[in-house]
Amino acid sequence: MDVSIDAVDLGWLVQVCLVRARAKLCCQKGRKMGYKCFLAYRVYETYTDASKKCQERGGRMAMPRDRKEQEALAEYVKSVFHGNWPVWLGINDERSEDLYLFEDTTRVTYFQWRKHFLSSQPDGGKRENCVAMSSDDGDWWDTYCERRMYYLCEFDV
Ligand SMILES: [Ca+2]
Repeated sequence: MDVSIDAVDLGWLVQVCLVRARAKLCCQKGRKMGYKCFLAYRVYETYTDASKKCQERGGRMAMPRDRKEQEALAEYVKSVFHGNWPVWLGINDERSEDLYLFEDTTRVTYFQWRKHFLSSQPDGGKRENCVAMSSDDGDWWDTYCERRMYYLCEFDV
């Protein structure tokens, strides 16, 4: 490819790579974990819009399914967003309070809620149904879905 990687949209590049089966190139900017590539977007979106953007790029919102994926994602997010920023994950309990589902409607079984004597998450009840990762420590917070923040997509590689 003649185009510089920095100059093209990474989501699009991932799709091109899928066709070409060049998985290594596909995740050059993101973080490869098994067969998925996590990619952070430094644009503020609501949960719903972030979900749409990920799908438009041929992926989905990030779904850390176990401790290994959570740790890889947390480390990546920390390296991308310096300081303490909330970043959307593809997890919500909109359908049924306290029943957390990924974007593909499978149940979340590994959780990384922030547990601290000052603020123990989740604490928003029915007002806060979407889940964000904190960029400094990778902990999860429930928050209201209309909030606009950075977000994470994942792509199959
Ligand atoms: Ca809730």
